[in-house]
Amino acid sequence: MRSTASRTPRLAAALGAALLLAASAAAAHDFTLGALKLDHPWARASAGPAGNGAAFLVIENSGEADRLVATAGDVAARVELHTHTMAGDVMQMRQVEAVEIPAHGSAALQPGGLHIMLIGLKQPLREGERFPLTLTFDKAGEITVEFAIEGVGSMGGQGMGTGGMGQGGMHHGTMHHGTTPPSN
Ligand SMILES: [Cu+2]
Repeated sequence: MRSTASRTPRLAAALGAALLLAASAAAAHDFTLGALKLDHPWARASAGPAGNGAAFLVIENSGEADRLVATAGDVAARVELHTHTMAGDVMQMRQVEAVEIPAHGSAALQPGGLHIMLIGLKQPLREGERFPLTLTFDKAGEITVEFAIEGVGSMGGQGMGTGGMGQGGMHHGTMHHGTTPPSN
């Protein structure tokens, strides 16, 4: 107890740093369940009113093979495991029973592939907020993790699509809408 006085400022500084880290937001967060590491669970913000949404994460497995068999949460009327498949030229989504997580491997739920489908969101997903989903694995059991809501165009904060190009990159102003002469 004798060094309390000298410790307090350092503790405060450490807390401040921790808060800053937490505030830098989309920064990766992860959860551990047995041999599984659930890396950076996230979802895209809703572009408009609540409708459907999709949630993503990467599951790394340092043990024997496992399967993600169920997802649940209050955020939407239904929470399903989906994948994208090509039917001819058309990309379609369909429900899958489980996501296989190979032994000493990983499974990625990411835009364009496997995802957790949020059907009938109770309210729009807002960037910067979080919501919980419960994931159930065959062997590792069940865990509830927080999904971070990122920008509408985000690819998951792992390098792509998170730079400064989002808003300013389109230059709509240079398209001169309405100046094309009628062709007839
Ligand atoms: Cu889907």
